Amino acid sequence: MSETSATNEQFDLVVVSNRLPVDRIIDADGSAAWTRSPGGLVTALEPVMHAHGGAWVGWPGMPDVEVEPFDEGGIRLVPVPLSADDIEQYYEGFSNDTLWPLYHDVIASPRYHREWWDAYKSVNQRFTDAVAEVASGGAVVWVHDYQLQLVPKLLREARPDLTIGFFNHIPFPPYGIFSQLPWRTRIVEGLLGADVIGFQRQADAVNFQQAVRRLKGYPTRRGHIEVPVVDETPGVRVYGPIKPTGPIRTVVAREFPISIDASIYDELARRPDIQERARQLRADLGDPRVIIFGVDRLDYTKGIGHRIKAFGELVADGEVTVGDVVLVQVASPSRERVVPYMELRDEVELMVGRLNGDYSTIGHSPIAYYHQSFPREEMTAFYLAADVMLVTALRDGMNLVAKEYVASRFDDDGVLILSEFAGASDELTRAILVNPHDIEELKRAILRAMELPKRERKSRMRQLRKRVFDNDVAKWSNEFLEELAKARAAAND
Ligand code: GDG
Repeated sequence: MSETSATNEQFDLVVVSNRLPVDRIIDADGSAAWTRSPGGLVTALEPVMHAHGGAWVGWPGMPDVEVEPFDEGGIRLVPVPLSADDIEQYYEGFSNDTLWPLYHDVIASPRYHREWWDAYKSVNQRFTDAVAEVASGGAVVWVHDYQLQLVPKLLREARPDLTIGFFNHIPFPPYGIFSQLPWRTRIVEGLLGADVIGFQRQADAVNFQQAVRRLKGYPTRRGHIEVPVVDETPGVRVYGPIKPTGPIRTVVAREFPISIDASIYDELARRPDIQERARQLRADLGDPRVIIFGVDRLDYTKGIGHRIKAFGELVADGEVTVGDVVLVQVASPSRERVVPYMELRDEVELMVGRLNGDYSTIGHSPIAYYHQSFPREEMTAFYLAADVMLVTALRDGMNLVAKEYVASRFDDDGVLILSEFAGASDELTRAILVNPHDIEELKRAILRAMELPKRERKSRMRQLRKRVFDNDVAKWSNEFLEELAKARAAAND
Protein backbone atom coordinates (compact mmCIF):
# COMPACT_ATOMS: atom_id res chain seq x y z
CA MET A 1 0.00 0.00 0.00
CA SER A 2 1.34 3.41 -0.85
CA GLU A 3 1.11 6.35 1.50
CA THR A 4 0.98 10.04 0.73
CA SER A 5 1.09 12.31 3.74
CA ALA A 6 -1.72 14.81 4.04
CA THR A 7 -2.43 18.33 5.22
CA ASN A 8 -4.55 19.60 8.11
CA GLU A 9 -7.78 19.19 6.16
CA GLN A 10 -11.04 18.64 8.09
CA PHE A 11 -13.84 16.17 7.28
CA ASP A 12 -17.64 16.03 7.51
CA LEU A 13 -17.58 12.33 8.44
CA VAL A 14 -15.06 10.95 10.91
CA VAL A 15 -14.95 7.33 11.99
CA VAL A 16 -12.95 6.40 15.06
CA SER A 17 -12.06 2.90 16.17
CA ASN A 18 -9.26 1.39 18.21
CA ARG A 19 -7.52 0.01 15.12
CA LEU A 20 -7.09 1.61 11.72
CA PRO A 21 -8.17 -0.66 8.84
CA VAL A 22 -4.47 -1.14 8.10
CA ASP A 23 -1.67 -2.27 10.39
CA ARG A 24 1.91 -1.09 10.32
CA ILE A 25 4.24 -4.07 9.89
CA ILE A 26 7.97 -4.48 9.44
CA ASP A 27 8.85 -6.60 6.40
CA ALA A 28 11.52 -9.32 6.43
CA ASP A 29 13.95 -6.84 4.85
CA GLY A 30 13.36 -4.40 7.75
CA SER A 31 11.26 -1.87 5.82
CA ALA A 32 7.89 -0.62 7.11
CA ALA A 33 4.71 -1.50 5.20
CA TRP A 34 0.93 -1.66 5.78
CA THR A 35 -1.39 -4.70 5.75
CA ARG A 36 -5.14 -5.03 6.25
CA SER A 37 -5.89 -5.37 9.98
CA PRO A 38 -7.90 -8.36 11.22
CA GLY A 39 -11.39 -8.76 12.71
CA GLY A 40 -15.05 -8.09 12.22
CA LEU A 41 -15.07 -4.31 12.73
CA VAL A 42 -12.79 -3.64 9.77
CA THR A 43 -14.67 -6.17 7.61
CA ALA A 44 -17.88 -4.22 8.27
CA LEU A 45 -16.63 -0.64 8.14
CA GLU A 46 -14.27 -0.71 5.18
CA PRO A 47 -17.02 -0.80 2.52
CA VAL A 48 -18.90 1.96 4.38
CA MET A 49 -15.91 4.29 4.35
CA HIS A 50 -15.15 3.55 0.73
CA ALA A 51 -18.73 4.55 -0.14
CA HIS A 52 -18.87 7.75 1.97
CA GLY A 53 -15.25 8.98 2.15
CA GLY A 54 -14.05 10.92 5.21
CA ALA A 55 -11.40 10.36 7.85
CA TRP A 56 -10.69 7.28 9.95
CA VAL A 57 -8.91 7.80 13.28
CA GLY A 58 -7.25 4.80 14.94
CA TRP A 59 -4.16 3.06 16.24
CA PRO A 60 -1.79 1.68 13.56
CA GLY A 61 -1.39 -1.68 15.34
CA MET A 62 2.26 -1.35 16.46
CA PRO A 63 3.77 0.35 19.53
CA ASP A 64 5.30 3.82 19.29
CA VAL A 65 4.55 4.41 15.62
CA GLU A 66 4.42 8.12 14.83
CA VAL A 67 3.11 8.44 11.28
CA GLU A 68 1.59 11.53 9.68
CA PRO A 69 -2.00 11.20 8.44
CA PHE A 70 -2.14 9.78 4.92
CA ASP A 71 -4.66 8.92 2.22
CA GLU A 72 -5.53 5.37 1.27
CA GLY A 73 -8.29 4.35 -1.14
CA GLY A 74 -10.06 7.74 -0.84
CA ILE A 75 -10.00 7.71 3.00
CA ARG A 76 -7.83 9.94 5.19
CA LEU A 77 -6.18 7.68 7.77
CA VAL A 78 -5.22 9.45 11.00
CA PRO A 79 -2.90 7.33 13.18
CA VAL A 80 -3.08 7.71 16.98
CA PRO A 81 0.22 6.49 18.44
CA LEU A 82 0.16 4.17 21.47
CA SER A 83 3.20 3.42 23.59
CA ALA A 84 4.11 -0.10 24.71
CA ASP A 85 2.68 0.84 28.16
CA ASP A 86 -0.59 2.08 26.63
CA ILE A 87 -0.94 -1.18 24.72
CA GLU A 88 -0.32 -3.22 27.84
CA GLN A 89 -2.70 -1.28 30.09
CA TYR A 90 -5.38 0.29 27.89
CA TYR A 91 -5.58 -2.35 25.13
CA GLU A 92 -4.47 -5.73 26.47
CA GLY A 93 -5.44 -4.81 30.03
CA PHE A 94 -8.63 -2.75 30.38
CA SER A 95 -10.08 -3.43 26.92
CA ASN A 96 -9.25 -7.10 26.50
CA ASP A 97 -8.87 -8.41 30.07
CA THR A 98 -11.54 -6.30 31.83
CA LEU A 99 -14.24 -5.18 29.41
CA TRP A 100 -14.10 -8.06 26.89
CA PRO A 101 -14.74 -10.86 29.43
CA LEU A 102 -17.21 -8.69 31.40
CA TYR A 103 -19.28 -7.93 28.29
CA HIS A 104 -19.20 -11.60 27.19
CA ASP A 105 -21.05 -13.07 30.16
CA VAL A 106 -17.85 -13.40 32.26
CA ILE A 107 -16.89 -16.58 30.33
CA ALA A 108 -13.40 -15.70 31.60
CA SER A 109 -12.93 -13.71 34.81
CA PRO A 110 -12.56 -9.96 34.23
CA ARG A 111 -9.61 -8.37 36.01
CA TYR A 112 -10.04 -4.95 37.56
CA HIS A 113 -6.94 -2.81 37.94
CA ARG A 114 -7.05 0.88 38.73
CA GLU A 115 -3.95 1.65 36.67
CA TRP A 116 -5.57 0.00 33.62
CA TRP A 117 -8.59 2.27 34.10
CA ASP A 118 -6.31 5.33 34.30
CA ALA A 119 -4.66 4.29 31.03
CA TYR A 120 -8.10 3.75 29.44
CA LYS A 121 -9.16 7.28 30.41
CA SER A 122 -6.00 8.90 29.11
CA VAL A 123 -6.02 6.99 25.78
CA ASN A 124 -9.72 7.83 25.29
CA GLN A 125 -8.76 11.49 25.79
CA ARG A 126 -6.04 11.23 23.13
CA PHE A 127 -8.43 9.66 20.62
CA THR A 128 -10.87 12.48 21.39
CA ASP A 129 -8.21 15.14 20.74
CA ALA A 130 -7.29 13.54 17.42
CA VAL A 131 -10.95 13.47 16.33
CA ALA A 132 -11.58 17.06 17.46
CA GLU A 133 -8.72 18.16 15.21
CA VAL A 134 -9.91 16.50 11.97
CA ALA A 135 -13.70 16.98 12.35
CA SER A 136 -15.08 19.96 10.44
CA GLY A 137 -17.68 22.29 12.04
CA GLY A 138 -20.95 20.37 12.56
CA ALA A 139 -19.38 17.08 11.36
CA VAL A 140 -20.78 13.63 12.03
CA VAL A 141 -18.48 11.48 14.16
CA TRP A 142 -19.04 7.75 14.44
CA VAL A 143 -17.22 6.14 17.39
CA HIS A 144 -16.76 2.37 17.45
CA ASP A 145 -16.60 -0.22 20.14
CA TYR A 146 -15.82 -0.94 23.75
CA GLN A 147 -12.28 0.43 23.70
CA LEU A 148 -13.62 3.98 23.23
CA GLN A 149 -16.70 4.28 25.44
CA LEU A 150 -15.55 7.54 27.05
CA VAL A 151 -15.02 9.32 23.73
CA PRO A 152 -18.66 10.43 23.15
CA LYS A 153 -18.80 12.46 26.39
CA LEU A 154 -15.28 13.86 26.06
CA LEU A 155 -15.98 14.84 22.46
CA ARG A 156 -19.31 16.51 23.28
CA GLU A 157 -17.51 18.61 25.90
CA ALA A 158 -14.72 19.56 23.48
CA ARG A 159 -16.87 20.05 20.39
CA PRO A 160 -20.58 20.61 21.15
CA ASP A 161 -21.15 21.35 17.43
CA LEU A 162 -20.64 17.68 16.44
CA THR A 163 -23.26 14.99 15.96
CA ILE A 164 -21.95 11.87 17.67
CA GLY A 165 -22.83 8.23 17.11
CA PHE A 166 -21.50 5.22 18.98
CA PHE A 167 -21.75 1.58 17.88
CA ASN A 168 -20.99 -1.30 20.24
CA HIS A 169 -19.78 -4.34 18.25
CA ILE A 170 -19.88 -6.68 21.23
CA PRO A 171 -22.79 -7.53 23.54
CA PHE A 172 -23.85 -5.17 26.34
CA PRO A 173 -24.20 -7.31 29.48
CA PRO A 174 -27.20 -7.59 31.81
CA TYR A 175 -27.04 -5.17 34.76
CA GLY A 176 -26.26 -7.97 37.23
CA ILE A 177 -22.97 -8.51 35.40
CA PHE A 178 -22.24 -4.94 34.27
CA SER A 179 -22.62 -3.70 37.83
CA GLN A 180 -19.41 -5.54 38.82
CA LEU A 181 -17.42 -2.89 36.99
CA PRO A 182 -15.98 -0.41 39.50
CA TRP A 183 -16.24 2.38 36.87
CA ARG A 184 -19.72 1.43 35.58
CA THR A 185 -21.23 4.90 36.05
CA ARG A 186 -18.35 6.59 34.22
CA ILE A 187 -18.84 4.23 31.28
CA VAL A 188 -22.59 4.91 31.09
CA GLU A 189 -21.94 8.67 31.29
CA GLY A 190 -19.30 8.34 28.58
CA LEU A 191 -21.70 6.60 26.21
CA LEU A 192 -24.56 9.02 26.93
CA GLY A 193 -22.43 11.75 25.32
CA ALA A 194 -23.56 10.29 21.98
CA ASP A 195 -26.75 11.26 20.13
CA VAL A 196 -27.30 7.70 18.90
CA ILE A 197 -25.99 4.54 20.59
CA GLY A 198 -26.22 1.40 18.45
CA PHE A 199 -26.17 -2.20 19.62
CA GLN A 200 -26.19 -5.52 17.77
CA ARG A 201 -29.33 -6.96 19.39
CA GLN A 202 -32.43 -5.57 21.02
CA ALA A 203 -31.43 -7.42 24.20
CA ASP A 204 -28.17 -5.40 24.35
CA ALA A 205 -30.05 -2.11 24.01
CA VAL A 206 -32.47 -3.18 26.76
CA ASN A 207 -29.54 -4.08 29.05
CA PHE A 208 -27.98 -0.66 28.45
CA GLN A 209 -31.24 1.17 29.15
CA GLN A 210 -31.53 -0.72 32.40
CA ALA A 211 -27.99 0.30 33.39
CA VAL A 212 -28.94 3.93 32.64
CA ARG A 213 -32.05 3.72 34.84
CA ARG A 214 -30.20 2.03 37.68
CA LEU A 215 -27.09 4.19 37.65
CA LYS A 216 -28.35 7.57 36.47
CA GLY A 217 -32.09 7.44 37.08
CA TYR A 218 -32.86 8.90 33.64
CA PRO A 219 -36.21 7.95 32.11
CA THR A 220 -35.99 5.57 29.13
CA ARG A 221 -38.89 4.88 26.81
CA ARG A 222 -38.85 2.69 23.70
CA GLY A 223 -35.20 3.30 22.92
CA HIS A 224 -35.26 7.00 23.81
CA ILE A 225 -33.38 8.24 26.87
CA GLU A 226 -33.95 11.68 28.37
CA VAL A 227 -30.58 13.03 29.42
CA PRO A 228 -30.19 16.38 31.21
CA VAL A 229 -27.93 18.75 29.27
CA VAL A 230 -26.22 19.52 32.57
CA ASP A 231 -25.63 16.35 34.59
CA GLU A 232 -26.92 17.08 38.10
CA THR A 233 -25.64 13.81 39.58
CA PRO A 234 -22.25 13.23 37.96
CA GLY A 235 -20.74 9.93 39.07
CA VAL A 236 -23.37 9.46 41.80
CA ARG A 237 -25.50 6.36 42.12
CA VAL A 238 -29.19 7.27 42.25
CA TYR A 239 -32.11 5.23 43.53
CA GLY A 240 -35.27 5.50 41.51
CA PRO A 241 -36.03 7.82 38.60
CA ILE A 242 -34.99 11.46 38.76
CA LYS A 243 -36.95 14.32 37.27
CA PRO A 244 -34.51 16.57 35.40
CA THR A 245 -35.06 20.23 36.26
CA GLY A 246 -33.09 21.83 33.41
CA PRO A 247 -33.15 21.28 29.63
CA ILE A 248 -32.88 17.72 28.35
CA ARG A 249 -31.64 16.12 25.14
CA THR A 250 -32.86 12.81 23.77
CA VAL A 251 -30.40 9.99 23.17
CA VAL A 252 -31.49 7.10 20.95
CA ALA A 253 -30.28 3.66 22.11
CA ARG A 254 -31.43 0.79 19.95
CA GLU A 255 -30.32 -2.17 17.85
CA PHE A 256 -28.72 -1.87 14.42
CA PRO A 257 -27.67 -5.46 13.53
CA ILE A 258 -24.39 -5.27 11.62
CA SER A 259 -23.76 -7.20 8.42
CA ILE A 260 -21.29 -7.80 5.59
CA ASP A 261 -20.89 -6.73 1.98
CA ALA A 262 -22.62 -9.91 0.82
CA SER A 263 -21.97 -9.28 -2.88
CA ILE A 264 -18.18 -9.47 -2.35
CA TYR A 265 -18.46 -13.05 -1.07
CA ASP A 266 -21.00 -14.01 -3.72
CA GLU A 267 -18.73 -12.66 -6.47
CA LEU A 268 -15.63 -14.32 -5.06
CA ALA A 269 -17.43 -17.65 -4.74
CA ARG A 270 -18.61 -17.50 -8.36
CA ARG A 271 -15.03 -17.10 -9.64
CA PRO A 272 -13.86 -20.28 -11.44
CA ASP A 273 -10.40 -20.14 -9.83
CA ILE A 274 -11.97 -20.08 -6.34
CA GLN A 275 -14.30 -22.97 -7.18
CA GLU A 276 -11.28 -24.87 -8.47
CA ARG A 277 -9.47 -24.05 -5.22
CA ALA A 278 -12.44 -25.42 -3.22
CA ARG A 279 -12.21 -28.69 -5.19
CA GLN A 280 -8.47 -28.77 -4.61
CA LEU A 281 -8.93 -28.28 -0.85
CA ARG A 282 -11.33 -31.21 -0.74
CA ALA A 283 -8.89 -33.36 -2.69
CA ASP A 284 -6.00 -32.30 -0.43
CA LEU A 285 -8.06 -33.27 2.62
CA GLY A 286 -8.33 -36.79 1.16
CA ASP A 287 -11.74 -36.40 -0.55
CA PRO A 288 -13.89 -36.85 2.57
CA ARG A 289 -17.66 -37.20 2.14
CA VAL A 290 -18.29 -34.39 4.62
CA ILE A 291 -16.17 -31.34 5.42
CA ILE A 292 -17.17 -29.52 8.61
CA PHE A 293 -15.64 -26.06 8.88
CA GLY A 294 -15.01 -23.58 11.68
CA VAL A 295 -13.13 -20.28 11.45
CA ASP A 296 -12.72 -17.88 14.33
CA ARG A 297 -10.22 -15.64 15.96
CA LEU A 298 -8.72 -17.86 18.66
CA ASP A 299 -10.96 -16.42 21.40
CA TYR A 300 -12.63 -18.05 24.40
CA THR A 301 -15.97 -16.53 23.40
CA LYS A 302 -16.11 -18.59 20.20
CA GLY A 303 -16.73 -21.98 21.84
CA ILE A 304 -13.94 -23.74 19.91
CA GLY A 305 -13.37 -26.21 22.77
CA HIS A 306 -17.09 -27.07 22.89
CA ARG A 307 -17.14 -27.88 19.21
CA ILE A 308 -14.01 -30.03 19.39
CA LYS A 309 -15.44 -31.86 22.38
CA ALA A 310 -18.70 -32.63 20.57
CA PHE A 311 -16.95 -33.69 17.38
CA GLY A 312 -14.41 -35.72 19.35
CA GLU A 313 -17.16 -37.66 21.12
CA LEU A 314 -18.77 -38.47 17.77
CA VAL A 315 -15.43 -39.83 16.55
CA ALA A 316 -14.85 -41.77 19.78
CA ASP A 317 -18.36 -43.25 19.66
CA GLY A 318 -17.87 -44.33 16.04
CA GLU A 319 -20.74 -42.11 14.89
CA VAL A 320 -18.44 -40.41 12.42
CA THR A 321 -15.64 -42.19 10.64
CA VAL A 322 -12.19 -40.66 10.24
CA GLY A 323 -11.52 -40.20 6.52
CA ASP A 324 -15.26 -39.99 5.78
CA VAL A 325 -15.68 -36.78 7.79
CA VAL A 326 -13.14 -34.10 8.67
CA LEU A 327 -13.38 -31.02 10.87
CA VAL A 328 -11.31 -28.14 9.48
CA GLN A 329 -10.68 -25.55 12.18
CA VAL A 330 -8.98 -22.26 11.36
CA ALA A 331 -8.11 -20.44 14.59
CA SER A 332 -6.57 -17.14 13.56
CA PRO A 333 -4.02 -15.77 16.03
CA SER A 334 -5.47 -13.11 18.34
CA ARG A 335 -4.40 -11.11 21.44
CA GLU A 336 -1.47 -13.44 21.96
CA ARG A 337 0.02 -11.50 24.90
CA VAL A 338 -3.15 -11.66 27.03
CA VAL A 339 -2.91 -14.53 29.56
CA PRO A 340 -6.36 -16.16 29.06
CA TYR A 341 -5.64 -16.26 25.30
CA MET A 342 -2.33 -18.05 25.89
CA GLU A 343 -4.14 -20.55 28.13
CA LEU A 344 -6.89 -21.04 25.57
CA ARG A 345 -4.37 -21.82 22.86
CA ASP A 346 -2.77 -24.49 25.04
CA GLU A 347 -6.17 -25.94 25.89
CA VAL A 348 -7.40 -26.09 22.28
CA GLU A 349 -4.16 -27.46 20.93
CA LEU A 350 -4.06 -30.13 23.64
CA MET A 351 -7.58 -31.23 22.64
CA VAL A 352 -6.70 -31.29 18.93
CA GLY A 353 -3.45 -33.14 19.56
CA ARG A 354 -5.13 -35.75 21.77
CA LEU A 355 -7.98 -36.38 19.35
CA ASN A 356 -5.70 -36.64 16.35
CA GLY A 357 -3.20 -38.75 18.31
CA ASP A 358 -5.88 -41.20 19.40
CA TYR A 359 -7.88 -41.51 16.17
CA SER A 360 -5.78 -40.56 13.13
CA THR A 361 -5.17 -43.25 10.55
CA ILE A 362 -2.18 -43.20 8.25
CA GLY A 363 -3.18 -40.43 5.86
CA HIS A 364 -6.33 -39.16 7.64
CA SER A 365 -6.87 -37.09 10.82
CA PRO A 366 -10.20 -36.18 12.43
CA ILE A 367 -9.22 -32.49 12.68
CA ALA A 368 -7.22 -30.32 10.31
CA TYR A 369 -6.20 -27.44 12.58
CA TYR A 370 -4.57 -24.18 11.43
CA HIS A 371 -3.36 -21.52 13.84
CA GLN A 372 -2.95 -19.14 10.89
CA SER A 373 -4.71 -16.40 8.98
CA PHE A 374 -5.68 -16.98 5.38
CA PRO A 375 -6.43 -14.50 2.58
CA ARG A 376 -10.09 -13.78 1.94
CA GLU A 377 -10.02 -15.77 -1.33
CA GLU A 378 -8.83 -18.86 0.50
CA MET A 379 -11.50 -18.37 3.18
CA THR A 380 -14.17 -18.21 0.48
CA ALA A 381 -12.82 -21.42 -1.07
CA PHE A 382 -13.12 -23.04 2.39
CA TYR A 383 -16.71 -21.74 2.72
CA LEU A 384 -17.54 -23.30 -0.66
CA ALA A 385 -15.92 -26.60 0.24
CA ALA A 386 -17.65 -26.78 3.65
CA ASP A 387 -20.71 -29.04 3.74
CA VAL A 388 -21.39 -27.98 7.32
CA MET A 389 -20.37 -24.67 8.92
CA LEU A 390 -20.03 -24.72 12.70
CA VAL A 391 -20.50 -21.47 14.64
CA THR A 392 -20.66 -22.32 18.33
CA ALA A 393 -19.97 -18.98 20.04
CA LEU A 394 -20.76 -18.91 23.76
CA ARG A 395 -21.49 -15.19 23.39
CA ASP A 396 -20.91 -13.06 20.28
CA GLY A 397 -22.13 -9.58 19.34
CA MET A 398 -23.11 -10.69 15.83
CA ASN A 399 -20.68 -13.16 14.18
CA LEU A 400 -19.91 -12.18 10.62
CA VAL A 401 -18.44 -15.58 9.75
CA ALA A 402 -21.96 -17.06 9.73
CA LYS A 403 -23.09 -14.38 7.27
CA GLU A 404 -19.99 -14.79 5.09
CA TYR A 405 -20.67 -18.52 4.78
CA VAL A 406 -24.24 -17.90 3.67
CA ALA A 407 -23.21 -15.15 1.22
CA SER A 408 -20.63 -17.48 -0.36
CA ARG A 409 -23.12 -20.30 -1.01
CA PHE A 410 -24.46 -19.10 -4.36
CA ASP A 411 -25.17 -22.80 -5.07
CA ASP A 412 -27.80 -22.72 -2.26
CA ASP A 413 -26.07 -25.69 -0.65
CA GLY A 414 -24.37 -26.23 2.71
CA VAL A 415 -25.75 -26.28 6.25
CA LEU A 416 -25.12 -23.65 8.91
CA ILE A 417 -25.10 -24.70 12.57
CA LEU A 418 -25.38 -21.52 14.61
CA SER A 419 -25.25 -20.77 18.31
CA GLU A 420 -28.27 -19.00 19.72
CA PHE A 421 -25.79 -16.89 21.74
CA ALA A 422 -24.49 -15.19 18.57
CA GLY A 423 -26.37 -12.04 17.56
CA ALA A 424 -26.70 -13.50 14.04
CA SER A 425 -29.20 -16.05 15.38
CA ASP A 426 -31.87 -13.31 15.67
CA GLU A 427 -31.89 -13.07 11.85
CA LEU A 428 -30.57 -16.43 10.65
CA THR A 429 -33.39 -18.47 12.11
CA ARG A 430 -33.26 -21.03 9.26
CA ALA A 431 -29.85 -22.23 10.46
CA ILE A 432 -29.77 -25.24 12.78
CA LEU A 433 -29.75 -23.29 16.04
CA VAL A 434 -27.93 -24.79 19.02
CA ASN A 435 -27.05 -24.17 22.63
CA PRO A 436 -23.31 -24.94 22.46
CA HIS A 437 -23.18 -25.69 26.19
CA ASP A 438 -25.41 -28.68 25.50
CA ILE A 439 -22.86 -31.10 24.05
CA GLU A 440 -25.49 -33.76 23.32
CA GLU A 441 -27.55 -31.24 21.37
CA LEU A 442 -24.46 -30.12 19.48
CA LYS A 443 -23.65 -33.73 18.56
CA ARG A 444 -27.20 -34.30 17.33
CA ALA A 445 -27.05 -31.08 15.30
CA ILE A 446 -23.80 -32.15 13.62
CA LEU A 447 -25.24 -35.57 12.72
CA ARG A 448 -28.45 -33.97 11.49
CA ALA A 449 -26.59 -31.40 9.38
CA MET A 450 -24.50 -34.12 7.75
CA GLU A 451 -27.60 -36.06 6.75
CA LEU A 452 -29.97 -33.20 5.87
CA PRO A 453 -31.67 -33.99 2.52
CA LYS A 454 -30.63 -31.80 -0.38
CA ARG A 455 -34.11 -30.30 -0.73
CA GLU A 456 -34.16 -29.10 2.84
CA ARG A 457 -30.58 -27.80 2.62
CA LYS A 458 -31.49 -25.73 -0.42
CA SER A 459 -34.70 -24.40 1.02
CA ARG A 460 -32.98 -23.33 4.24
CA MET A 461 -29.99 -21.80 2.44
CA ARG A 462 -32.23 -19.82 0.07
CA GLN A 463 -34.04 -18.25 3.02
CA LEU A 464 -30.78 -17.54 4.82
CA ARG A 465 -29.35 -15.89 1.70
CA LYS A 466 -32.40 -13.70 1.36
CA ARG A 467 -31.90 -12.41 4.91
CA VAL A 468 -28.21 -11.73 4.40
CA PHE A 469 -28.63 -10.02 1.01
CA ASP A 470 -31.67 -7.96 2.12
CA ASN A 471 -29.82 -6.77 5.22
CA ASP A 472 -26.28 -6.09 4.10
CA VAL A 473 -23.69 -3.74 5.53
CA ALA A 474 -24.79 -0.82 3.34
CA LYS A 475 -28.26 -1.02 4.88
CA TRP A 476 -26.75 -1.15 8.36
CA SER A 477 -24.61 1.95 7.88
CA ASN A 478 -27.33 3.87 6.03
CA GLU A 479 -29.82 3.24 8.84
CA PHE A 480 -27.32 4.31 11.48
CA LEU A 481 -26.27 7.44 9.60
CA GLU A 482 -29.93 8.33 8.91
CA GLU A 483 -30.68 8.09 12.63
CA LEU A 484 -27.74 10.42 13.26
CA ALA A 485 -29.03 12.85 10.62
CA LYS A 486 -32.41 12.87 12.41
CA ALA A 487 -30.62 13.58 15.70
CA ARG A 488 -28.78 16.47 14.10
CA ALA A 489 -31.99 17.90 12.62
CA ALA A 490 -33.71 17.65 16.03
CA ALA A 491 -30.78 19.39 17.76
CA ASN A 492 -30.90 22.24 15.22
CA ASP A 493 -34.65 22.75 15.63
C1 GDG B 1 -16.42 -8.37 16.49
C2 GDG B 1 -17.50 -8.99 17.39
C3 GDG B 1 -19.11 -8.79 15.48
C4 GDG B 1 -11.12 -14.41 10.79
N1 GDG B 1 -10.06 -15.21 10.53
C5 GDG B 1 -9.64 -14.88 9.29
C6 GDG B 1 -10.45 -13.86 8.79
N2 GDG B 1 -11.34 -13.59 9.73
C7 GDG B 1 -12.40 -12.57 9.56
C8 GDG B 1 -13.75 -13.23 9.30
C9 GDG B 1 -14.70 -12.13 9.73
C10 GDG B 1 -13.94 -11.47 10.87
O1 GDG B 1 -12.56 -11.81 10.73
C11 GDG B 1 -14.41 -12.00 12.21
O2 GDG B 1 -15.64 -11.37 12.49
P1 GDG B 1 -16.64 -11.94 13.59
O3 GDG B 1 -17.88 -11.15 13.51
O4 GDG B 1 -16.86 -13.40 13.32
O5 GDG B 1 -15.89 -11.80 14.98
P2 GDG B 1 -14.98 -10.68 15.78
O6 GDG B 1 -13.64 -10.50 15.18
O7 GDG B 1 -14.99 -11.15 17.20
O8 GDG B 1 -15.78 -9.30 15.61
C12 GDG B 1 -18.51 -9.75 16.53
C13 GDG B 1 -18.03 -8.06 14.73
O9 GDG B 1 -17.10 -7.42 15.61
C14 GDG B 1 -18.62 -6.98 13.82
O10 GDG B 1 -19.43 -6.10 14.53
O11 GDG B 1 -19.85 -9.58 14.56
O12 GDG B 1 -19.54 -10.27 17.34
O13 GDG B 1 -16.92 -9.87 18.35
O14 GDG B 1 -14.88 -11.17 8.72
O15 GDG B 1 -13.84 -13.59 7.93
N3 GDG B 1 -10.32 -13.31 7.58
C15 GDG B 1 -9.31 -13.76 6.80
N4 GDG B 1 -8.46 -14.76 7.22
C16 GDG B 1 -8.58 -15.33 8.45
O16 GDG B 1 -7.82 -16.23 8.80
N5 GDG B 1 -9.13 -13.24 5.59
